[in-house]
Amino acid sequence: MKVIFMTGNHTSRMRNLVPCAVILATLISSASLPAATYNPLWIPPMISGTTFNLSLNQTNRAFKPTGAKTVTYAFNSGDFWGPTLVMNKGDVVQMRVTNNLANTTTVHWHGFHIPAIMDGGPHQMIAPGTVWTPSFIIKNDAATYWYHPHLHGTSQEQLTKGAGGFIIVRDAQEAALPLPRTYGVDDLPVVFTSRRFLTNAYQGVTPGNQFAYDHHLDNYGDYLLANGVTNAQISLPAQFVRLRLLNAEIERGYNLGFSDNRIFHVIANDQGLLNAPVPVTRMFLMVGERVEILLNLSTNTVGSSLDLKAYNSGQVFGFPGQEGNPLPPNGSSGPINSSLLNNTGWTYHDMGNYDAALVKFEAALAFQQEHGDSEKVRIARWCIARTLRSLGRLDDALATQRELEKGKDDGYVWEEIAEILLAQGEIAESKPYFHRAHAELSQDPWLVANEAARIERLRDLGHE
Ligand SMILES: [Cu+2]
Repeated sequence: MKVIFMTGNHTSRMRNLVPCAVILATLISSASLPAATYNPLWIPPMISGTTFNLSLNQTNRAFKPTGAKTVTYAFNSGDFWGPTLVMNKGDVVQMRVTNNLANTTTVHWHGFHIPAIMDGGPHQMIAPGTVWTPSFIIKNDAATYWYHPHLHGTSQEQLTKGAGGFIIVRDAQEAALPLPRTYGVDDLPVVFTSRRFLTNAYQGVTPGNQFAYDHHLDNYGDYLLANGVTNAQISLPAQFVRLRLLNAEIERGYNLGFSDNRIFHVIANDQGLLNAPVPVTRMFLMVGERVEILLNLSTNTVGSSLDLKAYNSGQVFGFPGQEGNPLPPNGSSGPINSSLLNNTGWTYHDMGNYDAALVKFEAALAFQQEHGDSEKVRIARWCIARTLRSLGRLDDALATQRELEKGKDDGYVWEEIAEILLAQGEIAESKPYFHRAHAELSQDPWLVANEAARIERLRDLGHE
């Protein structure tokens, strides 16, 4: 139980390898789920025509119920991401991009066939307070594209903060087809990203809750966002619905599908419409990639729900964002490049939805028991016990931690026993556990650097 890390400013979390079946966006035909479980999927505003004014601003958003707001970037009036630009093939469009940031940026039109000087790559820098005015003919076929900063060395940071947006190109061929195209109603853009949040202590960031964008640490965030929203849901009409899916991750790929394993149809990819719809039950979506899918909701009961999920467990070794593969070619347990089920448990936990967290952690335990790695089983049990403490089920939490205590010396277990005993009013009994937890956990440089307050608390409560 060595690797522990924070993404909240108050909750410790354990990272291990678990299967992934994560709700990215819940699609339902009528709002019927408990409001506390999900947040409304945000649909970016739409701009259409031939002249597009974009201004990139620094703003902020409260992604978490407690703590500081997160500093974000957004185009135009929002507080994360930007408007969807709708343009027609053959049009000459005039873009006006105003950089209201204190930093230089660029805006790259991802997927467009345009002259290099209009492309918004690292060379077309937009200095703070200036306006960039490229103009070009739309040569691309009808499909889904996107725009995002592409400045050398800061693309990840600026994209992580939220600078990006969809582009929808329409053309005559697409217009002639009986496809859903009422934006925001039956034709929805959905961008998948993930984020890690910094604590106050980490790298001296004040205030906390800020996005982390360290190149090596943050290729795989642990809060999953759909259109910038955690645990997103949307009510959809009981008919065919078109989803324009974009993977705007730094590195993670997705193996997307629906919770009832239904067939859906891929109708377009990065380059435009396919010759014919392709029926699938799962679909890989790699970084920067877009697909358009048709989802048939016409036979669903009004009020029923459906989850769009990433089924990343069991992918081949090296799949970016796979969950731990039990039998990769080299015989190891696979790289720790994600742990979505476990991390989603912690996301729920941080949001105060302990019941939902418990469901995720119990699923993680079942997976680990199946795959027989005793250390990972131990971590999974610890996560469950920690959640039981949050639920106020102190006796159950203590019983599990007491069992884990028999296994080996473990500061995290001692800390939990101490906290449970304290919560039960057993102050004298808790003291030696706080003392032992402090003695061990204060040896971990990461914890000392990143969770100073937690270590101090152990020291104070363990003091005779
Ligand atoms: Cu790009």
